[in-house]
Amino acid sequence: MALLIGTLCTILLTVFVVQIAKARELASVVRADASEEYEVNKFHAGVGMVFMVAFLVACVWSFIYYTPIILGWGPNIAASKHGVEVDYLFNLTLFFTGIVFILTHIALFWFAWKYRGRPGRKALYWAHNETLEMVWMIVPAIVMTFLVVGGLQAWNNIMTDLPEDAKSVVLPGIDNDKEYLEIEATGSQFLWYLRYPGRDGVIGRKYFTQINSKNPVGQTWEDDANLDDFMTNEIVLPVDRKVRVRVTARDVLHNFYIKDMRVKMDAVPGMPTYFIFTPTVTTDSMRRRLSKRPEWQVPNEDNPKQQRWETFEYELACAELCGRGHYSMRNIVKIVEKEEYLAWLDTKEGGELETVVDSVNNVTTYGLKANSVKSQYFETVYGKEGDPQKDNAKIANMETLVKDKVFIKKDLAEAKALRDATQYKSAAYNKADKAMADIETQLNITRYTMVLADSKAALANSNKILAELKANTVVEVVTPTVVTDTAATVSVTDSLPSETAPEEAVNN
Ligand SMILES: [Cu+2]
Repeated sequence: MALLIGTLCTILLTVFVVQIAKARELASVVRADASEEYEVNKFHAGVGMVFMVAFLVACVWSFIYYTPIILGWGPNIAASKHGVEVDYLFNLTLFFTGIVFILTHIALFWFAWKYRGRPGRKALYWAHNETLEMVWMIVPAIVMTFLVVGGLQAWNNIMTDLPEDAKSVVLPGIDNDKEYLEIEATGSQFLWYLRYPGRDGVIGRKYFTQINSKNPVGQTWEDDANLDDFMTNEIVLPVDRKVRVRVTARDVLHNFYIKDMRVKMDAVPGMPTYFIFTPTVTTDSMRRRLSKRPEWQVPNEDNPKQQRWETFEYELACAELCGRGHYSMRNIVKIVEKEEYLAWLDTKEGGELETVVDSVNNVTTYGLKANSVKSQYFETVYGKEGDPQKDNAKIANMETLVKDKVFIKKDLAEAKALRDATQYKSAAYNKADKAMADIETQLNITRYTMVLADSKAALANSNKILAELKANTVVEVVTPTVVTDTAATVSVTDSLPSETAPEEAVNN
């Protein structure tokens, strides 16, 4: 309401001033009085000067007011490696154009004031002035050269594709130019289809004729690389690892845009594009950074119990007006530590452990629950009519690989239980802690591998580490000083024997 009244008053005032000026002009013409015209000139030029001051003050004020949302300023520092370069270029451009903006506006109104029509002054006809022309061509040329060359260099740095021998893997090494994680984003009216390559690190082939309601991006199921690809609603990425996003579209132009990462690329139907970036700030770190800013220390609009900074998330948006539902093309992007990322991948791959108790022989065996392995293939095609992969040995392999991983996770849980039963930081505790770290190493091997032998070896190692730990723990119980380990000895006897037995014969 206040804004409306303010706008109306401004319009009325402008009309009022213009009408008075017109009336005075007409009066002076009627009276044929030149001095009246000079007075009008002076009034106009004066109003111009006042406007200039008010306008420039308003510009500076708005700049300060909007600092919290200007990219590259305040808390909005880039959260990716290349983003720093982009911010630098933006700020450099803003600096130079800012100077030119202020100087030209001062000159514009100042000249109107200084050279207004006055008695005895005649306009000077000035065809051209070489010095002046040289100055206003050479100075901008130099500045523009720096800006354009700097921009081109940054663009080339950012857009250089990965070397031919670089490989897409589940967890690329830090600062390793030969490894990256490739994911795929397919724009569609009005959502993003986000596809991960699964444990093989390779995104499977797709073809548009395969698209249907259960196969939204058209994966070709004959391609083995598609067996483990999965779709997700949120992008989860490990911090400090190189990511290549393959950007495509199914229908119209979209644009893959993650503001805080300074990532922006058109999604064009029929023409895959890409963007390579390395996130450098986890979601948690970003929240901590924002928590120091007053504008983020306010209750969240949707959930007033939480502060605004606590609910911050990076966001993938569509930055191309693609139709009516354009606004709904938003997905959360989570940047996490590698452990959290791997744990998230585990939940996406699925694989549930099943316990079978043979009460007659008093033996407990473990296996993988049927249909618990998840991926776009396993969830929509596997075992259905027309499954082109039904005779492919790799499917059984996939399930075994997942099973090995789940078994090692079980070992890890057992080692943890043993550790937690001991006194914190005691010798037994440290030993169990070390064993946990070793099992974790084996777990990571089975998380990435597609090679059955490697997976088997990792599982065997894990079993061995756990068995040794259990044996050692039993020894410690004998010594009278350690009282807390009695519980651990019990678990040794009931879970040791059958664990590796059931899956050995299946796929080797
Ligand atoms: Cu869109």
